[in-house]
Amino acid sequence: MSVVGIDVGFQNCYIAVARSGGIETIANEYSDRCTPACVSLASKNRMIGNAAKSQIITNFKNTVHGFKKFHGRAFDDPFVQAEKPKLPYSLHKLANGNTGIKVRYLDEDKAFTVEQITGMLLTKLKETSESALKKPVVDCVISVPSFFTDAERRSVFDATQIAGLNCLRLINDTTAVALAYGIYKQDLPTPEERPRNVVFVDMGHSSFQVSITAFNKGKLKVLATAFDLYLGGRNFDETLVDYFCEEFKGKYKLNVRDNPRALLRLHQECEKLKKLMSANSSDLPLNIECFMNDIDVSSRMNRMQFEDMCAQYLMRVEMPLKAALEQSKLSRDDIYGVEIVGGATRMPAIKERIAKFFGKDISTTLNADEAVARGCALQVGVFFYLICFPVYYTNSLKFMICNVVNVFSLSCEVFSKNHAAPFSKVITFHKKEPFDLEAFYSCPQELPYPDHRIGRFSVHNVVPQPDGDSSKVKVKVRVNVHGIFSVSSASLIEKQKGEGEDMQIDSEPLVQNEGRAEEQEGASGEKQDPAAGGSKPKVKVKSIDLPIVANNIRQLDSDVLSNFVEYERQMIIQDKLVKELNDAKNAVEEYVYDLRDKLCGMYEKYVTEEDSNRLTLMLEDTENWLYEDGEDQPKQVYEEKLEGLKRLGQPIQDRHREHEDRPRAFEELGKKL
Ligand code: ATP
Ligand code: K
Ligand code: MG
Repeated sequence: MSVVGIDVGFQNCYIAVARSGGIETIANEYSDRCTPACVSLASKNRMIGNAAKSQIITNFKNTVHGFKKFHGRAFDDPFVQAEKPKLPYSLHKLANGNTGIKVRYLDEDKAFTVEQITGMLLTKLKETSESALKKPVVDCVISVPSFFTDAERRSVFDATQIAGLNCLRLINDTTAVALAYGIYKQDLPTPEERPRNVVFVDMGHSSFQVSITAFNKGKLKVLATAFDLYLGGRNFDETLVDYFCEEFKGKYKLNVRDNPRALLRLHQECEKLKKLMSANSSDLPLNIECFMNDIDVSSRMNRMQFEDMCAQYLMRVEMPLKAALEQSKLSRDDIYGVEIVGGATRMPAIKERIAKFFGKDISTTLNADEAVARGCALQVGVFFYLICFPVYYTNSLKFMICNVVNVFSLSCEVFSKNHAAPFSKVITFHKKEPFDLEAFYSCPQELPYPDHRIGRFSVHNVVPQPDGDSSKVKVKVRVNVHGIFSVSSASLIEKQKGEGEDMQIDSEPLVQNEGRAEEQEGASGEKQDPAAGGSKPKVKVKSIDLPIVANNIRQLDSDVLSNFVEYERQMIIQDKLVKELNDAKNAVEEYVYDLRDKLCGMYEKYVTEEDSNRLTLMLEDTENWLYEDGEDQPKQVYEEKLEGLKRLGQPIQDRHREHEDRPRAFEELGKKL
């Protein structure tokens, strides 16, 4: 079974897979490697990706895009509240306080969770992978921004489950990019040499991420991660939109903001204009026909003017670069290269600022759009490569162990910033009764999130020692491969001193244990202190597993999740039925056009004029029927209609074929004779 790597972008998604020839990016049914992060709900079905993007204007209230940052966020979150008025679709406060997305689907009002919407998108990406690879796809590696918190990661993880995917790993965008870079570099320093320090800069549609990674052969260490959560390509689009809205107000007396369709069109045109300005510094036109109230609008813009307008955003480029450099404790001279990815780094003004800050030319070794997806595919592909290409890929084997990096440090320095994951730590407490642990991020000021709490974990069944003393409680905390935090186990260490009759109290057999208590996962057991024995009083240590109850974790309840899984399955079936119906209807239409063409062309000689006229009339009737009574019929009706037409068309086609085949048959016969 293949494992795919998926970059779920705010605007654009990419899929890559490790195959025998290397890493490949998968194209969708439009031969497009990019699938827009867009979902459109309609009265009979859903459209996802490219098909949904074409509905952005026509079905604006029910076409959802720009939802990635709603993961793990409450409806009252300041970010959600700030986005709300800008969205063409409605947001809704769900019963649990989370952000719901309100649309009309199957002629009913529905509030979907962001996990469901991302689940829909992932369903599409799964289907695209399956049709490209011609086999089922379940296992995947998915990228998330390095700054995604526990709640956001849990939410994305739930979305993968809704789509029926098995997410092997959530990996940070910046880690994926570093992998994509490192795997092909054959000239990395050996482990004994000084590492090669590379800066990776990714500016997408919604955010800006920077990381500094040290490479040696087969080893990768993330030295620093920094970001601007809210700086991305869309800020530049919005600047243009604001400008033209103002201009059209004066010039054409149009209130564009009152008209969602016009506003969305302006958005699309401004994004196109922005891209054109990246390649062209001259004056460029903006023309939109029938923009609003039947008015055509036009204007002009050039790169210099645009950059002036965007000064406030361009200014922000430097901050994360500086923060990353400081965090890495490197000087500019220690930097080997600066690699850029992400669509928005194509803007010359952004490139210039990055180059200027590091005093270096920037390199574009990586495919700016596909690097993240390719890195995701690599994360699982390394092992595969080792088998297929032992020589070429051996160097990169150790990339497997540098996984998720935690960009926020957890409280009491349990996990430091940029610590690789998975990682566990055991903390010892001395307690006489059950207690709660609160996990939170220790630097709230750098958190993308108003709430720095991760969750509360209650450790139950804690009792004092028989002599009334506090018990030693060992708690294991863990950040798993996805960068998700948990208190994975807790155990109470019961010390039993004594000799002679004391020993009798404990009649259970002693279990010799090689590991230390903190390394023992799951099972409870007894162990004997290795130092004990001989004539000294024996000290036995008994470790008792304690139940842990997690509270306030922002993740879907398991029964809610399974309902969503089931609902997604139903929607997939519904979409399939609608597709089959449409296919049946299209088949009738195609047959009508095809036969009509041929009747006055290649079939002309094989049909009497009378029959031809009758058939032509019938085809015309069918065509009219398709637009009237036949617009909305069950699949079977279209199938019967097609059969009826074929009954008349087939004999003509047969006569034609027979005639075509005859000379060939004679030829064959001639050869035999
Ligand atoms: P994010 O990483 O924030 O989740 P994403 O991965 O979907 O978003 P990308 O696909 O990397 O984002 O980049 C999309 C952005 O890049 C858009 O704002 C788009 O307009 C911009 N972009 C693409 N090409 C160009 C170009 N030639 N000039 C300027 N901007 C561009
Ligand atoms: K992307
Ligand atoms: Mg991206």
